[in-house]
Amino acid sequence: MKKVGLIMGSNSDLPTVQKAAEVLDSFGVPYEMHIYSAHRTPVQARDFCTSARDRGFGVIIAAAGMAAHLAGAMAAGTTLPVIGIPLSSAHLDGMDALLSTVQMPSGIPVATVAIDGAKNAAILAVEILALGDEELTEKLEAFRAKGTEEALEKDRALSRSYPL
Ligand code: RP5
Repeated sequence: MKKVGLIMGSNSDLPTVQKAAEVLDSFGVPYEMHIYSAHRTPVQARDFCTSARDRGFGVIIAAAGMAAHLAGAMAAGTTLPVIGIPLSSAHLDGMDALLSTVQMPSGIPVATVAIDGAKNAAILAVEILALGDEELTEKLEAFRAKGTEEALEKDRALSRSYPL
């Protein structure tokens, strides 16, 4: 199976990015995690994305806060799909990262999830890898069915608390 590259701009991003790792673990999808920054370690970030396809990666997830150019910088160096997670920080509530991640120039897309949307980023990465993997598709369908059942159980619990 192809790997996911799970890249974050700083170790301070780990508590949020960890949630994406947990989702990938639950699907048995292999990944490599790294701290590379578009601004602090641009050479290493560039080396990672330009070699990713040859190194067996199928998708890159890039998470960063503030002037978050990491996902865009990754997308510039590969034709693999890149998913961006804009991260919230002390100022501007993550709007800075959201706009820097989502507003890519035409021709270099970044599939941007919600601010701090690490879980959805990982699910989207699994969906991309599942395009060529029947077993992974079945796991996704089971995951979705479980989510539906959990939501329905909440409705049943609500009805028990507020009977008609
Ligand atoms: C971004 O700057 C990182 O992705 C992080 O979200 C933010 C702050 O980094 P630290 O100062 O905590 O290392 O590049």
